[in-house]
Amino acid sequence: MRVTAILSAAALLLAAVRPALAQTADNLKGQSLIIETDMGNDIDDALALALAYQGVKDGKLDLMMVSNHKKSLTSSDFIDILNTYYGYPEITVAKCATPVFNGQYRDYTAPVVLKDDPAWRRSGNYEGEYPEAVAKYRELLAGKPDKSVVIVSLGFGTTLAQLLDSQPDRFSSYTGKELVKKKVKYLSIMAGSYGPEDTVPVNGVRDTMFDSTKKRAEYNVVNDIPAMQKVFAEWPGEIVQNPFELGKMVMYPWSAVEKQGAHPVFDAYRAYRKEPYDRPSWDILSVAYVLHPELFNISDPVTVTVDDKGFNHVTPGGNHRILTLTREQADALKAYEVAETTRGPEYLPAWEEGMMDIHSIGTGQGDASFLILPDGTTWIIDAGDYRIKYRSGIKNVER
Ligand SMILES: [Ca+2]
Repeated sequence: MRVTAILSAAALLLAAVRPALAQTADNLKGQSLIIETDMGNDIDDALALALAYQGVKDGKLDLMMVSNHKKSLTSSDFIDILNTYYGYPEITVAKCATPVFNGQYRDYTAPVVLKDDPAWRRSGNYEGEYPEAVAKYRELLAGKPDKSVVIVSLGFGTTLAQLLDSQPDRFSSYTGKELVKKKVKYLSIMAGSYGPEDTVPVNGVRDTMFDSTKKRAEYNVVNDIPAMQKVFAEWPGEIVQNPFELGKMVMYPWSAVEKQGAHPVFDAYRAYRKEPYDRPSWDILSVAYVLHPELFNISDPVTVTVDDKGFNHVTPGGNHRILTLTREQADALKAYEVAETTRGPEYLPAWEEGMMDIHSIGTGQGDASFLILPDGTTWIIDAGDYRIKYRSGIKNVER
């Protein structure tokens, strides 16, 4: 490497600047999206976010907020780390005022957050305090055009029920229901379960829905039954329901995880359960539907209700639709999920004469810069102390 500290201002001014890889104009941001999650209870929430970030990268999604109702010391920090890791530290992280605790499984967010990997940074936007979710929903929805926002629900109904009950505030003169009716395009929700006794019409044909032997009171419903009852009974717009049985048809494979190196999503996967294991892609499918609705079958309009024990019931006609899958569609979705969630970073094209590259390098303590000037001169600035006792410095830069 040829290193020089001599740089003329003219060389900088004459240097051609490369176009940015990411599209930034508002009209190229894609579908406005808010994700509601119980991050930390099951690993599919993390994979669902991994899929959503690829949608953001492709300009298909504008992920405005991830709202978290998991009661955990680390799950909101984990979301903030993921936003930052994927290059979107500006995505809002909000927290439910009454988060719900469920300790059934290991909270995989803790080992990732506590690992304190210098490459897995926080955004720095929150001093341990995240904004309250309902107020943030109201603020963000109020600022958007009518019928423009899709909400994806990957957990319990807790926050969304509070949003429906919310009253006019400084952000909007509408009640929560009025605001949702005006601003939200539809709710894509992972919740509920159906058995062989349930049928729904698809294209006017009465169709047995699922290859399922047992209808269950599904996890996202039973952890807050009154909230989910309210969401299905009072949501003033279309709901697209992705029931339990679909995720079981699309098993996210361990073979995709084991090839991955250090990565906050896949380290979380490895921390969640004893490897090797495949896991149903329940929550991933509700994000996949927003990006690629053509990969699913969807029922004719129905009405879904939730009883006091947490079981779903369905009657024809209404404002809800239920997703179904054939075996072939499930296999196609599995291939799609794996390809998207394991997509690597997109590298800059190789330097060419006349171009100037400016690379900012995270060293764990401050940033170093590496420049390739238009004439090929390379220059590294502020790379720290190379002595072994320091964590930062050349040793880390070369890693
Ligand atoms: Ca979830």
